[in-house]
Amino acid sequence: MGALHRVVVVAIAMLGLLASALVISTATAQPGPEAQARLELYQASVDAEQYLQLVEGGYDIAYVEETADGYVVQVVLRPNERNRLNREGFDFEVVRNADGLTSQQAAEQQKQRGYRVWRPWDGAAGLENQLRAVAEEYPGIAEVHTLGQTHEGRDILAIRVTSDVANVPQNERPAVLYQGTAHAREWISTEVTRRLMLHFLDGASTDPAVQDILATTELWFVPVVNPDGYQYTFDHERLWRKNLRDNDENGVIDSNDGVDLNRNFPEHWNYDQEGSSSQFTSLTYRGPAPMSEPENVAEAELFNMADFRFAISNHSFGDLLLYPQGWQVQTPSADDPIYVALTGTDDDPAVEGYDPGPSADLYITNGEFTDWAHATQDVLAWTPELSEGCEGCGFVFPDDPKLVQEEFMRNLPFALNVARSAPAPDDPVSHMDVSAEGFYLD
Ligand code: 0X9
Ligand code: ZN
Repeated sequence: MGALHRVVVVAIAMLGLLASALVISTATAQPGPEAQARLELYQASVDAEQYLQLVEGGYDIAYVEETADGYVVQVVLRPNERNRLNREGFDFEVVRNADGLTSQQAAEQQKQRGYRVWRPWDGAAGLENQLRAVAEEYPGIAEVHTLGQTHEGRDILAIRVTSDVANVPQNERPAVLYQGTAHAREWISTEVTRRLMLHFLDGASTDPAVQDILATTELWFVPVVNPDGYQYTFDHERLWRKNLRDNDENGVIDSNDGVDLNRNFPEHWNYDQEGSSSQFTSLTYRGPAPMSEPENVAEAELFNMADFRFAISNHSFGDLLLYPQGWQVQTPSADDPIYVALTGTDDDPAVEGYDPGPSADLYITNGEFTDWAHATQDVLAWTPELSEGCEGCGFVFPDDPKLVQEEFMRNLPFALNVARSAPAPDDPVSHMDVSAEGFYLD
């Protein structure tokens, strides 16, 4: 995490000098015809000043890594944005996988071949129907709840899993939330969440470790927080990130539209321009008001329905295991000992191969889910940034059952530790050798 941390420190140091000029130069972009063109994942080597320009400009930074002479960043852009940035001195090139395919090309190839793993939300074989079927397939341990409706009228579904579910009142047992696809294009996050749910449902009749958890603890799964955006990635734009709010109210969804749900929570919402934007076209647009989005209202409803102790909000990509706080660097919390015990350290991370640490060390955001859960709901929360599945694949994780299962299995021990820790969060259970003792702040 050290490298990522330094990126932010340098960026902050330059903030005072550069902020006003950069806001003016980046916040006035208007969408032309080209802005309707497809999003694509681009990569550039940048210096600290350029990095701050991207952060302050509300750009959708997917990945950042320190190098000997600056930083390598991967950013999702429309072609006109890429051209403009390159005219301003950047050197953005499209990211290609080992077969030489861009994200759009790899996505199209998956689609043409017929999906093996991925399923849209809508349709007879879609995820909505799959989730609704769970209560019938696993009577006694699973219930389906509708948390609310999206802008396009889709139901936002949550599955409650615990033993003797019908007879245990909500809010009685300690609870853990697992969710995916707040960002529409992060399909692997839905699949990892869904497979975890099936691990518990199938294991309830065979696996003593699962039985122990379900006897005392309630697990909630929201595999698709953003069903409108998710469906849109199947039908129109594979790299769509936001929900489908019609920002300009013209009756058409285009590059002017959508709110980044992970910038819309009432926790440091609109605190500054770093990592979130007030521009409709920005992929990190925070929305017209905190909690303006039905998907986030649904989340708040859910937090009233259960006694959550922990929440895991799966995202992709980056092989990171992030925990609050994300709105400002170097902001320790009294819960850091629990976070460290469950997240692990650089040498011994809770998810093999992942880089653990406070989320602001990646980049600063505001109005973000885990900060909100922690600060306002007293729920400790993580953002796993799952793998891209193959180098240069970005958000287009391979449609490969074996790789998807491996990614799920890699995250399973951490997910189980969190579930096992819910009854006594101050005394976390972990497969790692990191204790919560001795870390407490003054
Ligand atoms: O930017 C986000 O919302 C998350 N990354 S993603 O690439 N999936 O969009 C990271 C949120 C973690 N919080 C902070 N970095 N502050
Ligand atoms: Zn995300």
